[in-house]
Amino acid sequence: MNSKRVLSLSLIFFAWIQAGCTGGEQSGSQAKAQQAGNFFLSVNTHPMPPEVGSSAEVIATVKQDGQPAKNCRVRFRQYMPGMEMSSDKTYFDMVQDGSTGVYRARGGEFSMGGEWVVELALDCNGKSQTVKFPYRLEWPQ
Ligand SMILES: [Cu+2]
Repeated sequence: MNSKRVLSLSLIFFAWIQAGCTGGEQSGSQAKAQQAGNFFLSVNTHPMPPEVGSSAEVIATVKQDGQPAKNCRVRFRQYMPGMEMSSDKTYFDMVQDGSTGVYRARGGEFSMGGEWVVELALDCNGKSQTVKFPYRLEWPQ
């Protein structure tokens, strides 16, 4: 490949990353958002919605009193509310993108179709919240 082609490919890749991975309010109607106490959370997944048989990356934009919540421990777990599974209490620690209040981590496999909850646990400046985001996963055709 010549360098022009490499450059244009990397620009396309970068644009794709930008479009798909920013999470938060910018990513359109697919993000789910909730207020919890003085926190505001906007959550997206990759893929959106998650798919049966694979894991998903979860991206959370966290604000506290309207400001990006930079100094938080953010974790999530994923479980099916209708059934006990061995993975129910496995937490995934989310890593912040710089100091933006955007946190992300890849979770475990969504092993079945049906109702799932992605529950985020926030620990920010001495305040804690858990916030549940429901997802309905379709069995693959
Ligand atoms: Cu199940």
